[in-house]
Amino acid sequence: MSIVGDRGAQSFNPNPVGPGAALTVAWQNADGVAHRIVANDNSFDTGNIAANGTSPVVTVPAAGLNYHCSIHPGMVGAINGSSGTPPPCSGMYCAD
Ligand SMILES: [Cu+2]
Repeated sequence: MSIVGDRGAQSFNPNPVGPGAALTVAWQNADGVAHRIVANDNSFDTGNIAANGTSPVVTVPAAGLNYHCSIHPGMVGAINGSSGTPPPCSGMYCAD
């Protein structure tokens, strides 16, 4: 999946993904600043993804999950039809 910027749920493309089977996913950072993708249930943490970098591959269960950027909590996404509450937004990007 691509990271396209600090634009809430529009930060990620495609978003949402699924529903479907279990997936392996990596994020390619097409933005100019670092991002760090963390599952809302903390089942994975990609570590910082530098500008133009690619995350490690993570496995997403068929039941799905939600995720966010731990650097910019307003950046939220969903995979495989999971529903849930994103973490509260804090920091300079919340107005986006
Ligand atoms: Cu970010």
